[in-house]
Amino acid sequence: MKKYVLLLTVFLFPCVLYAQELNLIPYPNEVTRLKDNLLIAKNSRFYTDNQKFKGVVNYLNEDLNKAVKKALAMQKIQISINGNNTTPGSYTLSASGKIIKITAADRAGVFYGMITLSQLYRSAKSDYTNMILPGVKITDQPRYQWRGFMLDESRHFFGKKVVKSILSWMAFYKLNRFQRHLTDAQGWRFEVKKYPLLATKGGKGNFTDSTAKAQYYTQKDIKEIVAFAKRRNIEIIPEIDMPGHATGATSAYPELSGGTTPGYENFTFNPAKETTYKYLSNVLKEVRTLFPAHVIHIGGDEVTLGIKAWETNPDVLRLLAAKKMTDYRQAEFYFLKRIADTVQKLGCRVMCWDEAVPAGLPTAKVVVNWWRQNKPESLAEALNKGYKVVLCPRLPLYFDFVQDSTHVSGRKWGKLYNTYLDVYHFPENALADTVYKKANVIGLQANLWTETVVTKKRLEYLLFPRLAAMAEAGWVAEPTKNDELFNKRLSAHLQYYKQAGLYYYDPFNPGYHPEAIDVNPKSAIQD
Ligand code: TNX
Repeated sequence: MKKYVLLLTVFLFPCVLYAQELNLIPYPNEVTRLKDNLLIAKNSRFYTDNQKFKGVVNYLNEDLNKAVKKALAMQKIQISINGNNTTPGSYTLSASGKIIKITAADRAGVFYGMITLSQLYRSAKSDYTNMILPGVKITDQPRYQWRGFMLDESRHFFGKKVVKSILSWMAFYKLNRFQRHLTDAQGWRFEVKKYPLLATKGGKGNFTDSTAKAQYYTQKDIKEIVAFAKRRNIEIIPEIDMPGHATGATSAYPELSGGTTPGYENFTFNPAKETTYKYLSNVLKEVRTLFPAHVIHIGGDEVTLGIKAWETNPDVLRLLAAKKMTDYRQAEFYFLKRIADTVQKLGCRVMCWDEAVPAGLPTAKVVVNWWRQNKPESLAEALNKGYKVVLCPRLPLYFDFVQDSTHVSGRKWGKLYNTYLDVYHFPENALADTVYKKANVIGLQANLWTETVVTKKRLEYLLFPRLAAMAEAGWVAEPTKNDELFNKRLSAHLQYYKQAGLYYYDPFNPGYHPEAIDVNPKSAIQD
Protein backbone atom coordinates (compact mmCIF):
# COMPACT_ATOMS: atom_id res chain seq x y z
CA MET A 1 0.00 0.00 0.00
CA LYS A 2 2.74 2.38 0.96
CA LYS A 3 4.56 1.72 -2.31
CA TYR A 4 1.41 2.49 -4.24
CA VAL A 5 1.04 5.90 -2.61
CA LEU A 6 4.66 6.65 -3.26
CA LEU A 7 4.35 5.78 -6.93
CA LEU A 8 1.36 8.03 -7.27
CA THR A 9 3.25 10.91 -5.73
CA VAL A 10 6.20 10.44 -8.00
CA PHE A 11 4.07 10.46 -11.11
CA LEU A 12 1.69 13.22 -10.12
CA PHE A 13 4.17 15.66 -8.67
CA PRO A 14 5.88 16.70 -11.92
CA CYS A 15 2.52 17.13 -13.69
CA VAL A 16 1.16 19.35 -10.95
CA LEU A 17 4.33 21.38 -11.00
CA TYR A 18 4.13 21.69 -14.74
CA ALA A 19 0.65 23.18 -14.70
CA GLN A 20 1.51 25.65 -12.00
CA GLU A 21 3.00 29.05 -12.83
CA LEU A 22 6.37 29.92 -11.38
CA ASN A 23 6.32 32.48 -8.57
CA LEU A 24 7.89 35.16 -10.71
CA ILE A 25 6.96 38.86 -10.60
CA PRO A 26 7.10 40.40 -13.12
CA TYR A 27 6.19 37.33 -15.12
CA PRO A 28 8.62 36.71 -18.00
CA ASN A 29 7.49 36.96 -21.62
CA GLU A 30 8.11 33.30 -22.44
CA VAL A 31 8.66 30.42 -20.09
CA THR A 32 9.35 26.90 -21.31
CA ARG A 33 9.58 24.22 -18.66
CA LEU A 34 12.40 21.75 -19.31
CA LYS A 35 12.20 18.11 -18.38
CA ASP A 36 15.20 18.11 -16.06
CA ASN A 37 15.11 20.12 -12.89
CA LEU A 38 17.99 22.41 -12.04
CA LEU A 39 19.99 20.95 -9.19
CA ILE A 40 22.18 23.23 -7.13
CA ALA A 41 24.23 21.79 -4.31
CA LYS A 42 22.95 23.23 -1.03
CA ASN A 43 24.67 26.32 0.30
CA SER A 44 26.61 26.84 -2.89
CA ARG A 45 27.91 30.12 -4.12
CA PHE A 46 27.48 31.20 -7.70
CA TYR A 47 30.41 32.27 -9.85
CA THR A 48 31.18 33.17 -13.43
CA ASP A 49 34.31 33.10 -15.59
CA ASN A 50 33.15 36.28 -17.29
CA GLN A 51 35.29 38.94 -15.55
CA LYS A 52 32.86 41.75 -16.38
CA PHE A 53 29.97 40.22 -14.48
CA LYS A 54 31.67 39.05 -11.30
CA GLY A 55 30.06 41.95 -9.41
CA VAL A 56 26.58 41.07 -10.64
CA VAL A 57 27.01 37.43 -9.61
CA ASN A 58 28.28 38.52 -6.22
CA TYR A 59 25.11 40.53 -5.77
CA LEU A 60 23.14 37.33 -6.29
CA ASN A 61 25.27 35.54 -3.72
CA GLU A 62 24.82 38.28 -1.17
CA ASP A 63 21.11 38.38 -1.85
CA LEU A 64 20.63 34.65 -1.42
CA ASN A 65 23.26 33.68 1.05
CA LYS A 66 22.57 36.20 3.77
CA ALA A 67 21.61 33.34 6.06
CA VAL A 68 24.31 30.95 4.85
CA LYS A 69 27.71 31.77 6.24
CA LYS A 70 29.66 28.89 4.78
CA ALA A 71 29.79 28.10 1.07
CA LEU A 72 30.12 24.38 0.45
CA ALA A 73 30.15 24.20 -3.32
CA MET A 74 30.55 26.41 -6.35
CA GLN A 75 27.93 26.69 -9.06
CA LYS A 76 28.96 28.21 -12.35
CA ILE A 77 26.77 30.59 -14.33
CA GLN A 78 27.70 30.98 -17.97
CA ILE A 79 27.16 34.56 -19.01
CA SER A 80 27.36 36.03 -22.47
CA ILE A 81 26.26 39.21 -24.17
CA ASN A 82 24.45 39.05 -27.49
CA GLY A 83 24.90 42.72 -28.23
CA ASN A 84 23.34 44.35 -31.26
CA ASN A 85 19.75 45.19 -31.97
CA THR A 86 18.27 43.79 -28.83
CA THR A 87 16.04 45.59 -26.35
CA PRO A 88 18.00 46.92 -23.37
CA GLY A 89 17.33 44.73 -20.34
CA SER A 90 16.42 41.66 -22.40
CA TYR A 91 17.85 38.27 -21.53
CA THR A 92 17.42 34.54 -21.84
CA LEU A 93 17.94 32.23 -18.91
CA SER A 94 18.29 28.53 -19.41
CA ALA A 95 18.67 26.38 -16.37
CA SER A 96 18.47 22.62 -16.25
CA GLY A 97 20.51 19.78 -14.78
CA LYS A 98 23.67 21.47 -13.53
CA ILE A 99 23.90 24.15 -16.16
CA ILE A 100 22.81 27.78 -15.86
CA LYS A 101 23.23 30.08 -18.83
CA ILE A 102 22.33 33.73 -19.13
CA THR A 103 22.55 35.48 -22.47
CA ALA A 104 21.68 39.14 -22.33
CA ALA A 105 21.62 42.35 -24.32
CA ASP A 106 23.57 44.32 -21.72
CA ARG A 107 24.50 44.49 -18.04
CA ALA A 108 20.88 45.21 -17.15
CA GLY A 109 19.80 42.02 -18.91
CA VAL A 110 22.42 39.99 -17.05
CA PHE A 111 21.16 41.49 -13.81
CA TYR A 112 17.53 40.65 -14.64
CA GLY A 113 18.46 37.08 -15.57
CA MET A 114 20.08 36.83 -12.17
CA ILE A 115 17.03 38.31 -10.43
CA THR A 116 14.80 35.76 -12.16
CA LEU A 117 17.14 33.04 -10.95
CA SER A 118 17.05 34.44 -7.43
CA GLN A 119 13.22 34.48 -7.44
CA LEU A 120 13.20 30.86 -8.63
CA TYR A 121 15.68 29.99 -5.92
CA ARG A 122 13.49 31.49 -3.21
CA SER A 123 10.69 29.06 -3.94
CA ALA A 124 13.02 26.09 -4.55
CA LYS A 125 12.42 22.77 -2.91
CA SER A 126 15.32 20.88 -1.42
CA ASP A 127 16.43 17.35 -0.66
CA TYR A 128 19.40 16.30 1.47
CA THR A 129 22.04 17.55 -0.91
CA ASN A 130 20.44 19.83 -3.47
CA MET A 131 18.24 22.82 -4.00
CA ILE A 132 15.77 21.72 -6.66
CA LEU A 133 14.57 24.41 -9.03
CA PRO A 134 12.31 23.84 -12.02
CA GLY A 135 14.24 23.41 -15.28
CA VAL A 136 13.42 26.40 -17.49
CA LYS A 137 14.20 28.30 -20.60
CA ILE A 138 13.07 31.88 -20.21
CA THR A 139 13.10 34.55 -22.90
CA ASP A 140 12.31 37.93 -21.50
CA GLN A 141 12.35 41.65 -22.10
CA PRO A 142 10.76 44.69 -20.49
CA ARG A 143 7.73 46.34 -22.01
CA TYR A 144 8.79 49.82 -20.90
CA GLN A 145 12.30 51.11 -20.41
CA TRP A 146 11.34 53.46 -17.56
CA ARG A 147 9.94 51.55 -14.60
CA GLY A 148 10.07 54.06 -11.82
CA PHE A 149 9.23 54.85 -8.26
CA MET A 150 9.33 58.26 -6.54
CA LEU A 151 9.63 58.92 -2.83
CA ASP A 152 8.91 62.29 -1.23
CA GLU A 153 11.30 62.82 1.68
CA SER A 154 10.63 66.51 2.11
CA ARG A 155 7.26 66.08 3.82
CA HIS A 156 8.74 63.38 6.02
CA PHE A 157 12.28 62.09 6.09
CA PHE A 158 12.97 58.35 6.14
CA GLY A 159 16.73 58.04 5.89
CA LYS A 160 19.32 55.72 4.38
CA LYS A 161 18.19 52.42 5.82
CA VAL A 162 14.62 52.72 4.57
CA VAL A 163 15.77 53.98 1.18
CA LYS A 164 18.18 51.07 0.78
CA SER A 165 15.45 48.61 1.64
CA ILE A 166 13.18 50.18 -1.00
CA LEU A 167 16.00 50.02 -3.57
CA SER A 168 16.55 46.34 -2.87
CA TRP A 169 12.87 45.57 -3.35
CA MET A 170 12.81 47.67 -6.51
CA ALA A 171 15.71 45.60 -7.84
CA PHE A 172 13.87 42.41 -6.87
CA TYR A 173 11.03 43.67 -9.07
CA LYS A 174 13.25 44.85 -11.95
CA LEU A 175 12.28 48.50 -11.43
CA ASN A 176 15.03 50.79 -12.65
CA ARG A 177 14.42 54.48 -11.86
CA PHE A 178 14.22 56.05 -8.40
CA GLN A 179 13.13 59.67 -8.36
CA ARG A 180 14.05 61.49 -5.19
CA HIS A 181 11.77 64.35 -4.23
CA LEU A 182 14.23 65.92 -1.79
CA THR A 183 13.09 69.52 -1.75
CA ASP A 184 9.67 71.01 -1.05
CA ALA A 185 7.88 73.42 1.25
CA GLN A 186 8.42 71.24 4.34
CA GLY A 187 12.16 70.80 4.06
CA TRP A 188 15.34 70.78 1.98
CA ARG A 189 16.87 67.35 2.50
CA PHE A 190 20.40 67.26 1.12
CA GLU A 191 23.65 69.01 1.74
CA VAL A 192 24.81 71.67 -0.71
CA LYS A 193 28.38 72.70 0.06
CA LYS A 194 28.04 76.22 -1.31
CA TYR A 195 24.85 76.95 0.62
CA PRO A 196 25.09 75.03 3.90
CA LEU A 197 21.97 76.62 5.41
CA LEU A 198 19.79 74.83 2.86
CA ALA A 199 20.19 71.60 4.81
CA THR A 200 20.90 72.83 8.32
CA LYS A 201 18.14 75.45 8.37
CA GLY A 202 15.95 74.49 5.41
CA GLY A 203 15.97 70.88 6.65
CA LYS A 204 14.24 71.79 9.92
CA GLY A 205 10.66 70.70 10.49
CA ASN A 206 8.40 68.41 8.52
CA PHE A 207 4.75 68.16 7.52
CA THR A 208 3.49 67.12 10.94
CA ASP A 209 6.10 68.73 13.20
CA SER A 210 7.43 72.17 12.35
CA THR A 211 9.83 71.99 15.30
CA ALA A 212 11.61 68.76 14.27
CA LYS A 213 15.40 69.04 14.13
CA ALA A 214 17.03 69.30 10.71
CA GLN A 215 17.01 66.02 8.79
CA TYR A 216 18.88 65.66 5.53
CA TYR A 217 21.35 63.56 3.54
CA THR A 218 24.99 64.57 3.54
CA GLN A 219 26.78 64.43 0.20
CA LYS A 220 28.52 61.32 1.46
CA ASP A 221 25.12 59.70 2.13
CA ILE A 222 23.93 60.64 -1.35
CA LYS A 223 26.99 59.05 -2.96
CA GLU A 224 26.55 55.91 -0.89
CA ILE A 225 22.91 55.58 -2.00
CA VAL A 226 23.75 56.28 -5.64
CA ALA A 227 26.36 53.49 -5.57
CA PHE A 228 23.95 51.15 -3.78
CA ALA A 229 21.34 51.81 -6.47
CA LYS A 230 23.80 51.46 -9.35
CA ARG A 231 24.72 47.99 -8.21
CA ARG A 232 21.02 47.15 -8.47
CA ASN A 233 20.69 48.63 -11.93
CA ILE A 234 18.72 51.61 -10.65
CA GLU A 235 19.34 55.18 -11.75
CA ILE A 236 18.59 57.93 -9.28
CA ILE A 237 16.82 61.00 -10.59
CA PRO A 238 17.11 64.00 -8.24
CA GLU A 239 14.24 66.47 -8.20
CA ILE A 240 14.82 70.07 -7.20
CA ASP A 241 11.30 71.44 -7.18
CA MET A 242 11.00 75.00 -8.57
CA PRO A 243 9.84 77.71 -8.92
CA GLY A 244 7.03 76.55 -6.55
CA HIS A 245 7.26 74.23 -3.54
CA ALA A 246 10.41 76.15 -2.64
CA THR A 247 9.76 77.11 1.00
CA GLY A 248 12.48 74.73 2.25
CA ALA A 249 15.04 76.79 0.35
CA THR A 250 13.52 80.23 0.89
CA SER A 251 13.29 79.69 4.65
CA ALA A 252 17.08 79.34 4.66
CA TYR A 253 17.76 82.10 2.11
CA PRO A 254 14.78 84.52 2.31
CA GLU A 255 16.31 86.81 -0.31
CA LEU A 256 15.38 84.17 -2.92
CA SER A 257 11.66 84.28 -2.13
CA GLY A 258 9.06 85.39 -4.64
CA GLY A 259 6.76 86.44 -1.79
CA THR A 260 3.98 85.10 0.38
CA THR A 261 0.33 84.45 -0.27
CA PRO A 262 -2.12 83.15 2.36
CA GLY A 263 -1.33 79.52 3.19
CA TYR A 264 1.73 79.50 0.94
CA GLU A 265 4.54 81.23 2.72
CA ASN A 266 7.53 82.08 0.51
CA PHE A 267 6.33 79.28 -1.78
CA THR A 268 8.19 80.38 -4.91
CA PHE A 269 11.66 81.41 -5.98
CA ASN A 270 11.76 84.95 -7.26
CA PRO A 271 11.80 84.59 -11.08
CA ALA A 272 12.91 88.17 -11.62
CA LYS A 273 16.21 88.31 -9.75
CA GLU A 274 19.53 87.41 -11.35
CA THR A 275 20.72 86.22 -7.95
CA THR A 276 18.04 83.48 -8.04
CA TYR A 277 19.51 82.09 -11.26
CA LYS A 278 23.07 82.34 -10.00
CA TYR A 279 22.11 80.54 -6.83
CA LEU A 280 20.17 77.79 -8.61
CA SER A 281 22.88 77.20 -11.16
CA ASN A 282 25.38 76.70 -8.32
CA VAL A 283 23.01 74.25 -6.66
CA LEU A 284 22.47 72.40 -9.94
CA LYS A 285 26.22 72.10 -10.51
CA GLU A 286 26.53 70.22 -7.23
CA VAL A 287 23.49 68.12 -8.09
CA ARG A 288 25.09 67.16 -11.37
CA THR A 289 28.26 65.88 -9.74
CA LEU A 290 26.33 63.98 -7.08
CA PHE A 291 23.93 62.18 -9.42
CA PRO A 292 25.64 60.50 -12.38
CA ALA A 293 22.36 59.72 -14.21
CA HIS A 294 22.62 63.27 -15.53
CA VAL A 295 18.88 63.70 -15.53
CA ILE A 296 17.63 66.50 -13.32
CA HIS A 297 13.96 66.97 -12.49
CA ILE A 298 13.16 70.65 -12.13
CA GLY A 299 9.62 70.27 -10.79
CA GLY A 300 7.42 72.97 -12.31
CA ASP A 301 4.26 71.73 -10.56
CA GLU A 302 1.54 73.75 -8.85
CA VAL A 303 3.29 77.10 -9.18
CA THR A 304 -0.18 78.65 -9.37
CA LEU A 305 -0.62 77.97 -5.64
CA GLY A 306 1.87 80.71 -4.83
CA ILE A 307 1.81 82.84 -7.97
CA LYS A 308 -0.56 85.47 -6.53
CA ALA A 309 2.39 86.78 -4.52
CA TRP A 310 4.06 87.81 -7.77
CA GLU A 311 1.27 90.31 -8.50
CA THR A 312 2.56 92.63 -5.82
CA ASN A 313 6.25 91.84 -6.15
CA PRO A 314 8.07 94.87 -7.63
CA ASP A 315 10.84 92.70 -9.18
CA VAL A 316 8.29 90.56 -11.00
CA LEU A 317 6.35 93.60 -12.16
CA ARG A 318 9.58 95.04 -13.56
CA LEU A 319 10.33 91.73 -15.35
CA LEU A 320 6.86 91.70 -16.89
CA ALA A 321 7.26 95.25 -18.16
CA ALA A 322 10.78 94.68 -19.49
CA LYS A 323 9.88 91.48 -21.35
CA LYS A 324 6.44 92.70 -22.41
CA MET A 325 4.77 89.78 -20.72
CA THR A 326 1.02 89.95 -20.23
CA ASP A 327 0.51 87.56 -17.33
CA TYR A 328 2.29 85.89 -14.45
CA ARG A 329 2.41 82.42 -15.95
CA GLN A 330 4.69 83.88 -18.60
CA ALA A 331 7.12 84.76 -15.84
CA GLU A 332 6.83 81.15 -14.63
CA PHE A 333 7.62 79.85 -18.12
CA TYR A 334 10.49 82.31 -18.50
CA PHE A 335 11.94 80.94 -15.27
CA LEU A 336 11.53 77.31 -16.36
CA LYS A 337 13.15 77.98 -19.74
CA ARG A 338 16.19 79.57 -18.14
CA ILE A 339 16.58 76.73 -15.67
CA ALA A 340 16.09 74.07 -18.36
CA ASP A 341 18.79 75.80 -20.37
CA THR A 342 21.15 75.73 -17.37
CA VAL A 343 20.47 72.02 -16.82
CA GLN A 344 21.11 71.23 -20.46
CA LYS A 345 24.33 73.26 -20.48
CA LEU A 346 25.46 71.05 -17.60
CA GLY A 347 25.03 68.11 -19.97
CA CYS A 348 21.89 66.82 -18.26
CA ARG A 349 18.43 65.93 -19.49
CA VAL A 350 15.52 67.85 -18.01
CA MET A 351 12.47 66.33 -16.38
CA CYS A 352 9.39 68.24 -15.27
CA TRP A 353 5.80 67.76 -14.12
CA ASP A 354 3.15 68.22 -16.79
CA GLU A 355 2.21 71.78 -15.76
CA ALA A 356 5.44 72.78 -17.53
CA VAL A 357 4.23 71.48 -20.92
CA PRO A 358 2.98 74.91 -22.08
CA ALA A 359 6.26 76.55 -20.99
CA GLY A 360 7.86 75.97 -24.39
CA LEU A 361 10.90 74.04 -23.20
CA PRO A 362 12.90 72.52 -26.06
CA THR A 363 11.31 69.18 -26.92
CA ALA A 364 14.52 67.25 -27.40
CA LYS A 365 15.99 66.02 -24.14
CA VAL A 366 12.97 66.93 -22.00
CA VAL A 367 10.93 64.22 -20.29
CA VAL A 368 7.51 65.03 -18.87
CA ASN A 369 5.91 63.33 -15.86
CA TRP A 370 2.18 63.25 -16.58
CA TRP A 371 0.47 63.10 -13.17
CA ARG A 372 -2.85 64.95 -13.56
CA GLN A 373 -5.15 62.12 -14.62
CA ASN A 374 -8.01 64.64 -14.71
CA LYS A 375 -6.16 66.51 -17.45
CA PRO A 376 -5.76 64.07 -20.34
CA GLU A 377 -5.41 67.13 -22.58
CA SER A 378 -2.09 67.87 -20.89
CA LEU A 379 -0.79 64.40 -21.80
CA ALA A 380 -2.06 64.87 -25.36
CA GLU A 381 -0.33 68.25 -25.58
CA ALA A 382 2.94 66.80 -24.28
CA LEU A 383 2.85 64.02 -26.88
CA ASN A 384 1.76 66.34 -29.69
CA LYS A 385 4.66 68.62 -28.92
CA GLY A 386 7.04 65.67 -29.14
CA TYR A 387 8.08 65.33 -25.50
CA LYS A 388 9.00 62.00 -24.06
CA VAL A 389 6.53 61.09 -21.32
CA VAL A 390 6.61 58.98 -18.17
CA LEU A 391 3.06 58.15 -17.07
CA CYS A 392 2.43 58.58 -13.36
CA PRO A 393 -1.26 59.58 -13.06
CA ARG A 394 -2.67 59.98 -9.55
CA LEU A 395 -5.19 57.29 -10.47
CA PRO A 396 -3.87 54.61 -10.15
CA LEU A 397 -0.18 55.34 -9.58
CA TYR A 398 -0.15 57.54 -6.47
CA PHE A 399 0.69 55.32 -3.55
CA ASP A 400 -0.28 57.94 -0.96
CA PHE A 401 -3.84 57.13 -2.03
CA VAL A 402 -5.45 54.39 0.05
CA GLN A 403 -5.83 50.93 -1.44
CA ASP A 404 -9.03 49.69 0.16
CA SER A 405 -12.48 51.20 0.77
CA THR A 406 -12.13 50.65 4.53
CA HIS A 407 -8.84 52.54 4.81
CA VAL A 408 -9.25 55.96 6.37
CA SER A 409 -5.88 57.70 6.36
CA GLY A 410 -4.52 58.93 3.06
CA ARG A 411 -5.87 60.33 -0.13
CA LYS A 412 -8.83 59.51 -2.30
CA TRP A 413 -10.14 61.13 -5.46
CA GLY A 414 -13.76 61.62 -4.54
CA LYS A 415 -14.60 58.04 -3.71
CA LEU A 416 -11.81 56.60 -5.86
CA TYR A 417 -8.61 55.04 -4.57
CA ASN A 418 -5.88 52.79 -5.94
CA THR A 419 -6.10 49.03 -5.44
CA TYR A 420 -3.16 46.81 -6.34
CA LEU A 421 -5.22 45.43 -9.24
CA ASP A 422 -5.82 48.96 -10.57
CA VAL A 423 -2.05 49.35 -10.61
CA TYR A 424 -1.58 45.91 -12.18
CA HIS A 425 -3.94 46.72 -15.07
CA PHE A 426 -2.43 50.11 -15.86
CA PRO A 427 -2.16 51.59 -18.49
CA GLU A 428 -4.79 49.58 -20.38
CA ASN A 429 -7.47 50.28 -17.75
CA ALA A 430 -7.00 54.04 -17.98
CA LEU A 431 -5.76 55.08 -21.40
CA ALA A 432 -6.38 54.37 -25.08
CA ASP A 433 -3.86 52.16 -26.84
CA THR A 434 -3.22 55.00 -29.28
CA VAL A 435 -1.69 56.77 -26.27
CA TYR A 436 0.23 54.18 -24.28
CA LYS A 437 1.67 52.52 -27.37
CA LYS A 438 3.31 55.75 -28.58
CA ALA A 439 7.08 55.43 -28.84
CA ASN A 440 7.44 58.64 -26.80
CA VAL A 441 5.70 57.05 -23.83
CA ILE A 442 8.86 55.68 -22.32
CA GLY A 443 7.40 54.22 -19.18
CA LEU A 444 5.53 54.30 -15.91
CA GLN A 445 6.23 55.57 -12.42
CA ALA A 446 4.49 55.23 -9.05
CA ASN A 447 4.78 58.22 -6.70
CA LEU A 448 4.62 58.14 -2.94
CA TRP A 449 3.95 61.57 -1.41
CA THR A 450 4.31 61.61 2.30
CA GLU A 451 2.05 64.24 3.85
CA THR A 452 0.21 61.35 5.53
CA VAL A 453 3.20 59.05 5.94
CA VAL A 454 5.38 59.52 8.99
CA THR A 455 6.53 56.02 9.88
CA LYS A 456 8.29 53.21 8.07
CA LYS A 457 5.33 51.06 9.00
CA ARG A 458 2.82 53.13 7.04
CA LEU A 459 5.27 53.57 4.19
CA GLU A 460 5.54 49.78 3.85
CA TYR A 461 1.78 49.43 4.18
CA LEU A 462 1.26 51.73 1.19
CA LEU A 463 4.09 50.26 -0.86
CA PHE A 464 3.40 46.54 -0.57
CA PRO A 465 1.99 44.81 -2.47
CA ARG A 466 1.40 47.68 -4.93
CA LEU A 467 5.10 47.77 -5.82
CA ALA A 468 4.78 44.21 -7.16
CA ALA A 469 1.75 45.22 -9.25
CA MET A 470 3.69 48.21 -10.55
CA ALA A 471 6.55 45.95 -11.62
CA GLU A 472 4.21 43.75 -13.61
CA ALA A 473 2.52 46.78 -15.23
CA GLY A 474 5.87 48.09 -16.40
CA TRP A 475 7.03 44.72 -17.74
CA VAL A 476 4.11 42.93 -19.44
CA ALA A 477 1.12 43.93 -21.58
CA GLU A 478 -2.56 43.27 -20.98
CA PRO A 479 -3.29 40.13 -22.99
CA THR A 480 -1.03 38.21 -20.64
CA LYS A 481 -2.31 39.80 -17.45
CA ASN A 482 -4.59 37.52 -15.45
CA ASP A 483 -5.88 38.33 -11.95
CA GLU A 484 -6.12 34.76 -10.77
CA LEU A 485 -2.60 33.81 -11.79
CA PHE A 486 -1.16 37.09 -10.50
CA ASN A 487 -2.89 36.59 -7.16
CA LYS A 488 -1.34 33.13 -6.83
CA ARG A 489 2.13 34.47 -7.46
CA LEU A 490 1.49 37.44 -5.22
CA SER A 491 0.50 35.10 -2.38
CA ALA A 492 3.99 33.58 -2.56
CA HIS A 493 5.52 37.07 -2.52
CA LEU A 494 3.50 38.04 0.56
CA GLN A 495 5.40 35.27 2.32
CA TYR A 496 8.68 36.92 1.32
CA TYR A 497 7.41 40.18 2.80
CA LYS A 498 6.51 38.33 5.96
CA GLN A 499 9.98 36.77 6.19
CA ALA A 500 11.52 40.20 5.67
CA GLY A 501 9.39 41.63 8.49
CA LEU A 502 7.55 44.15 6.30
CA TYR A 503 4.29 45.70 7.43
CA TYR A 504 2.42 45.00 4.18
CA TYR A 505 -1.23 45.16 3.22
CA ASP A 506 -2.58 41.67 2.62
CA PRO A 507 -5.46 41.90 0.11
CA PHE A 508 -6.36 38.24 0.72
CA ASN A 509 -6.57 38.67 4.46
CA PRO A 510 -7.09 42.41 5.01
CA GLY A 511 -7.15 42.09 8.79
CA TYR A 512 -3.72 40.48 8.91
CA HIS A 513 -2.08 43.87 9.30
CA PRO A 514 -4.51 46.58 10.34
CA GLU A 515 -4.11 49.92 8.56
CA ALA A 516 -1.09 51.78 9.90
CA ILE A 517 -2.38 55.27 10.68
CA ASP A 518 0.12 58.08 11.21
CA VAL A 519 -2.01 61.20 11.05
CA ASN A 520 -5.53 62.02 12.12
CA PRO A 521 -7.58 60.86 9.14
CA LYS A 522 -9.57 64.10 9.34
CA SER A 523 -6.46 66.02 8.39
CA ALA A 524 -5.71 63.80 5.38
CA ILE A 525 -5.97 65.67 2.08
CA GLN A 526 -9.12 64.93 0.08
CA ASP A 527 -9.85 66.03 -3.46
C1 TNX B 1 0.36 66.90 -5.79
S1 TNX B 1 2.08 65.52 -7.84
C2 TNX B 1 1.70 67.26 -5.71
C3 TNX B 1 2.43 66.99 -4.48
C4 TNX B 1 1.54 66.42 -3.41
C5 TNX B 1 0.64 65.38 -4.00
C6 TNX B 1 -0.19 64.63 -2.98
C7 TNX B 1 2.73 66.86 -7.79
C8 TNX B 1 3.62 67.13 -8.88
N1 TNX B 1 2.44 67.70 -6.78
O1 TNX B 1 3.08 68.16 -4.04
O2 TNX B 1 2.34 65.88 -2.42
O3 TNX B 1 -0.21 66.00 -4.94
O4 TNX B 1 -0.83 63.49 -3.56
